[in-house]
Amino acid sequence: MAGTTTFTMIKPEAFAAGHTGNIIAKITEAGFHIKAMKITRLDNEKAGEFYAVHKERPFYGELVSYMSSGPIVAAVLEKDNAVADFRKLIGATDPSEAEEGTIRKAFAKSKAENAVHGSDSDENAQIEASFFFSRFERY
Ligand code: 3AN
Repeated sequence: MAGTTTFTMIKPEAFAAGHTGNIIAKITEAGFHIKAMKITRLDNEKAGEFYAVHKERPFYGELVSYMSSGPIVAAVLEKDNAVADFRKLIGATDPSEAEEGTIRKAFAKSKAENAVHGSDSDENAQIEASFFFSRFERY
């Protein structure tokens, strides 16, 4: 059975552009419950650790420096079928391929600066949520 937890980040460019409120509204309107949320900032080391799975990919260095370039919002979300439903809500990695109505279609600038992160599996959702929040910070 699909899990009920996913993890998201509002990325530096979307946070800096003031899209946080509108993005959170889309998330809650889609039926996700916010279980934890904070504004924080990754340093280079932490961003590298978070994205370690992409270490071999050509864009890894760019991704790490971008994700540590400014504040982000990290959040744990709950809903039935959370991972798949959230990825549908955010849309394709490349905003030019994202469907109308998705968060990336509305707010992403490019494949790298694509406004939001969404976990890609139930297992990674738990790992990512624990990366940012202790169990005392998740209600
Ligand atoms: P998604 O975030 O849709 O799961 P992944 O897992 O393929 O996409 O990539 C992780 C992150 O790496 C993306 N959110 C994006 O910020 C960045 N990224 C992916 N592809 C590229 C690329 N070709 N150039 C620059 N950054 C990329």
